[in-house]
Amino acid sequence: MKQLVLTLAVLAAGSAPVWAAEQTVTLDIPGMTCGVCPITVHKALMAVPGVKDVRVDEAKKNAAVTFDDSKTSVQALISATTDAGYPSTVSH
Ligand SMILES: [Cu+2]
Repeated sequence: MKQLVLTLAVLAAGSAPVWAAEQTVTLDIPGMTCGVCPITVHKALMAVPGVKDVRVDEAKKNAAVTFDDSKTSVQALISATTDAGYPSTVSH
């Protein structure tokens, strides 16, 4: 196990600049209709491993999520809000 961890660490160090990066995605969350919703959404997103920062904009009904793309994905973030009762889509 230790050997595997070391091997992975070496691999990660070698290719980190290519694929392990902090990303920010904005998710449209039309289901946020009152002041409590952003709190629920914020909590759900912050609970996803790899998420560094969440900024929910209640007026625009979206959330800007900063995450480590080697630990989580946009799809996982969408699942997290959906599981909390707020289906979301990537904002364009
Ligand atoms: Cu609400």
